[in-house]
Amino acid sequence: MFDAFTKVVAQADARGEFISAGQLNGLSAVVADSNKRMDAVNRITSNSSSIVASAARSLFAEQPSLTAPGGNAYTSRRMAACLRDMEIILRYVTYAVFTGDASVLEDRCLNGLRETYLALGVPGASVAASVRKMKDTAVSIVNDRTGITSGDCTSLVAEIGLYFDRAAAAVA
Ligand code: PEB
Repeated sequence: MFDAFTKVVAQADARGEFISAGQLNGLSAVVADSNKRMDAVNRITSNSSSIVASAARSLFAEQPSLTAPGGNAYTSRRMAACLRDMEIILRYVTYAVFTGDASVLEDRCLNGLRETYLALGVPGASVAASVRKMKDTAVSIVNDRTGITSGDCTSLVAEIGLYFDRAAAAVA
């Protein structure tokens, strides 16, 4: 598991090089944006239940076969497993946002997830759709301007979006 800093060190060490000016600039930007990053993690974390619930509601409205008899969210056991999976994925996305690196998300959540869903008969495309819905809500919550000092969050929000995209692509 890497963070933005250890990833740079690992890359430089693998090449036997000092940390480059470009790498230092990139890390300076991470430091400069760190309060925004923590705020974003805090906002997603403290709204995690509603992010999961609204994405699930919207997914089941769009794909009613999931909750119909024979569907992959039919019976409260499967419904619970589905909501739990969405929450796990969202939690790992917040870890990636926190560390500024996707490796924790990749290694501990996404690695092998597609195969798991294939084996379970859970439709990966539907999981991917739920991840994209969580992305939309999370991004709009992070971008909410009420009660905060206004600043440029474009690159942070783009980065956050990429973690969701990776998660969706890993299971689709
Ligand atoms: C991944 N999900 C399920 C299982 C596992 C995961 C390992 C099998 C064991 C169990 O049922 O608990 N676990 C999960 C995960 C990590 C992990 C992400 C990462 C670290 O350890 N059903 C739907 C939707 C979708 C869904 C499309 C969006 O209709 C999910 C939610 N996951 C779903 C369902 C099951 C499951 C299990 C329904 C139960 C499948 C079954 O037993 O029939």
